[in-house]
Amino acid sequence: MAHDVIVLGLGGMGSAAAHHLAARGQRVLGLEQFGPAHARGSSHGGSRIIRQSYFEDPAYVPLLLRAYELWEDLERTSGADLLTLTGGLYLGPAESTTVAGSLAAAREWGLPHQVLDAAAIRSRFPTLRPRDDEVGLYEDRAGFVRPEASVAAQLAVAGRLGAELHFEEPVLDWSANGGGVAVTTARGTYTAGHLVVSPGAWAPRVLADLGLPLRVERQVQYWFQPVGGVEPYLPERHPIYIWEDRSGVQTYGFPSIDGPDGGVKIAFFRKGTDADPDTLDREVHTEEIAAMAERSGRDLPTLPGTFLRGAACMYTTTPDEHFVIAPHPEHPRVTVACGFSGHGFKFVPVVGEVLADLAIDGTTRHPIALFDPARSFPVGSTP
Ligand code: PYC
Repeated sequence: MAHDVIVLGLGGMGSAAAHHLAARGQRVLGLEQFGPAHARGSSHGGSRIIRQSYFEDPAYVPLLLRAYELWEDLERTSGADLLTLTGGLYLGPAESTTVAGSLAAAREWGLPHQVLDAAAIRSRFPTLRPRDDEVGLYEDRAGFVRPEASVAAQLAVAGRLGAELHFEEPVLDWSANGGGVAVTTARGTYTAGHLVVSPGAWAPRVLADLGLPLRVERQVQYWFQPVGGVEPYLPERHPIYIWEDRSGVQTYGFPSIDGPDGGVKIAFFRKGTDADPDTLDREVHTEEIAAMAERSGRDLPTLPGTFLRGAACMYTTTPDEHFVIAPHPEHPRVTVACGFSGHGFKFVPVVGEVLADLAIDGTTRHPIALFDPARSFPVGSTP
């Protein structure tokens, strides 16, 4: 066999796997249906949040702490600017998942944080206007990572380490047996000792045999130019934020990172519509822009300002919004990674490390029990 491991899908997670496998001396073949660092899946739009006080579950924190180390390693190895710390604020009613969950994670792991009332938030961050009954948890070690640059950096480093990377080569089929794996594309059939499957929004098709209750969602990212310009939104003044309202709807936003006329990016978190990755509606519609404008105008005094542009992307969501990362239950020579549920990108390098562990050793020191595909999903979940 010419390769030790084939990686199917070279988006955020697959490019990280290719990098970590190649760094550990594996002969890697990476297969991607589109071009390098493309904008057709879930890893585009210029920025993704990175944070530590993790309201989704404190069990993510050790993985996050390792991810920060690996982001810094990747910046050093690739020479690319990938991670920017701006501070992060998680706002809402004190009892909301966003605030109470962040506080629980911060306390459990002893993460530095401050709880601020609405008046303190308004005075420290004049771009934000919480209501009197809203509070926020602030942490310094939050910010954003750059998804396209990160994927490009991982591919470049993997290539430098000897990985063979094929683009514009969709996979038609894969199979595994006790002796190895075979992957067929329009150009041929490749064999290897192990297969890592990281297909992003194509998981329901590529991993149909797992019968997972995955939902592919269309999500829109919006850029608005604030009234009076972006100066107050520069990264040293305006933190990344996630903001939950009384009805449980979350929005999130970033500092200005695209220059004086580039606006600021904001979005709804988990308010997507069902989508098929091959026919995703990439147009951003007037009523969607209006809904985002209305919500941002409530929360930020100089937004919505002027709408600049929008971009559709996809989440692949599990019913409990936890990832799926594990050896394939039927095929020990296959490792699967999917269902990142809209909050996976910050974990990219540590997921790469975990996937390399599983492919090479069959096990990992990292805590991934939460991501078991055989866990019981909430009642009513259907594939
Ligand atoms: O990945 O932390 C995240 C996130 C928050 C809102 C959207 N994505």
